[in-house]
Order: sequence, then structure tokens, then C-alpha cells
Amino acid sequence: MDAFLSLAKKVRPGGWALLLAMVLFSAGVGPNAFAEPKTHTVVIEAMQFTPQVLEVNPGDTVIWRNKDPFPHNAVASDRSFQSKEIAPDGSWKYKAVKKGTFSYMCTLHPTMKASLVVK
Ligand SMILES: [Cu+2]
Repeated sequence: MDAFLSLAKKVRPGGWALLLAMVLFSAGVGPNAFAEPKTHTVVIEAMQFTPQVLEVNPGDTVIWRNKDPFPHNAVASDRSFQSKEIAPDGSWKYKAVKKGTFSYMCTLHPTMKASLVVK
């Protein structure tokens, strides 16, 4: 705290807002903490998840949309999420809460793999 006070004394009056922003940011209250939750789509087509790696923020929703003429699913290897069978033209929604990197696959077609990164 002493270091903070001595730093604060050196800051010009106009610099307070910047200093406050730096303190908030370093405390982990960065822009992401105030971001509106977003919805992301993973397209399943031609036996592939696109994008292969999807990065989202906690609280965001991910929709898997199946454009193939046969069913797929999306199952995390640690079972953090596990979709039902997603019918052709169907979709499945998941709200990402837990942070981490989650590799997942289609258990109906085990060569279909991708990752969801919640950070
Ligand atoms: Cu599949």
C-alpha cells in the first residue's frame, strides 16, 4: 500500500482516472468483467466442428448447430458438458460458466474433435 501511496502522490490530478483504471485492471476487474454475455455458434458440417477452437468468456452461450444430414453430439472429455443427440438442422445450447480448456468430441463419430476455451 505504501508503494501505491507514493505512486499516487506522483500522479498529476488528471492521472487519477488512469491510475484507478490500472488498479481495477490489475485486480482482475478488466473490461471483460463488464462485457455483455455473448452467443457463439459452432457449426457442425462435413463431420467437423468449426471453429476447431472457440474462445469465450464465462457467462457466454455456445450454440452447436448441425448442418449435416445425420445426427451428432458434443461431449466434453471431462463431461463438463454433454449434449443430447443434435438432429440434422437442430442445435444445442450451453452456457459456459466454469473456466478452463475443454476438449470435446462427437461420441457418435470419435474422429470429430474440437475445444472450448472459457477464460
Ligand atoms: Cu458426429
